[in-house]
Amino acid sequence: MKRQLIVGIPESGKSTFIAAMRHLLLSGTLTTELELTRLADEEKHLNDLEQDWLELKEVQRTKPATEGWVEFHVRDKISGKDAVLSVPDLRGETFEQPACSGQCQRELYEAVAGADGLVLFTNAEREDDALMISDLGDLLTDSQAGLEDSGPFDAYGMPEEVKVVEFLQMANRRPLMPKRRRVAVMVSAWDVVPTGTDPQAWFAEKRPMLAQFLVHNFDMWELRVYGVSAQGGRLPADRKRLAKLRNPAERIRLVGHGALPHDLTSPLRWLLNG
Ligand SMILES: Nc1nc2c(ncn2[C@@H]2O[C@H](COP(=O)(O)OP(=O)(O)O)[C@@H](O)[C@H]2O)c(=O)[nH]1
Ligand SMILES: [Mg+2]
Repeated sequence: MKRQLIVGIPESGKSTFIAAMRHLLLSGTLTTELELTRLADEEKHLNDLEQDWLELKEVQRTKPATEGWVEFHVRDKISGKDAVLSVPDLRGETFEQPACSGQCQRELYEAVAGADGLVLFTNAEREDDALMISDLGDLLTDSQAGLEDSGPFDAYGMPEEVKVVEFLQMANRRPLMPKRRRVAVMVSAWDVVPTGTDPQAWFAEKRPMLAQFLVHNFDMWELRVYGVSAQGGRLPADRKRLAKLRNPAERIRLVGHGALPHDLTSPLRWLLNG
C-alpha cells in the first residue's frame, strides 16, 4: 500500500484539495489518470468535506475530532495497477510542531516514516512570508543580547518556509532512515495568480528558501511543482460565478507537467510511480 502524506501549514489548502478530489473521483464526470475502485471504510469525514465543497462553502477547519487518515482506493488507468492512497487530513498545527517546539506527535512521526511520497501545500494567497529573515535576525539578536523589550521569541511566528524545511529535514534524520522521496509541491489558490504563470517559476520566486532546499538536496527529494485551484476562486466573492458551472468538477484547475486541466490525480499518480 502506497502512503502519500499531505503536508502544509494551517490554511495552505489541504482540506479543500481533499474535498475536491473526493468529488472528482466519485462523480467520474471528467477524465482522470486514477479512478476510484471502491469507497473506504470510513467515509464520514470525506463526505462532510465534499458537502461543504459542493455547497460552495469554505471547507470546515480541521478539528482534533475530525482529523485522521482518509483513504482513496484507486486504479491507475494507464498501468491497470490498484493502489490505496492513504492521506492524512491533519490540523496544520501538527506540522508546525517539529520546528516550533522540537517535538513531533507520534502519529505524524509514524506517518513521515511510512510515507512514500509527499504532497506539500503552500497557498498563493500568501504572496511572501509575512515575516522576513531580517525580522527574525532582529528577534534572535535581541533575545541573545537579553533585551527585555522584544518579548520572548515566538517560534510559532516563524516564517512558513522555515517550518516546512525543518519538517522535511526531520523525515531523513535519525532514527529514521534517509530515503529519496518524490515531493509534489502544490501551489494552492492558483486562481489568484496571473494566467500563464509557470508554477515552477512562481515557487522559485515566492518561496526561494524552500525551493533552494529541495533543489539542492536532489539526492533526497525529487521535485515537481504544480499550480492548483481546488475551489475555483475566492469564497464567498466568486460564489455566483462558480455556482453557474453545471458540472462542479469543472471548478477544479490543475497546471503543470502535462496534466489534464481538471485532473487532481495526476500528481498523485506520479507519486505512486516513484
Ligand atoms: N482562491 C482560492 N482559495 C482557496 C482555494 N483552496 C483553498 N482556498 C482557501 O484557502 C484557505 C485554506 O484552505 P483549507 O483547505 O482549509 O486549508 P488547510 O488548513 O490546509 O486544510 C481557505 O480560506 C480556502 O477558502 C482555491 O482553490 N482558491
Ligand atoms: Mg484542514
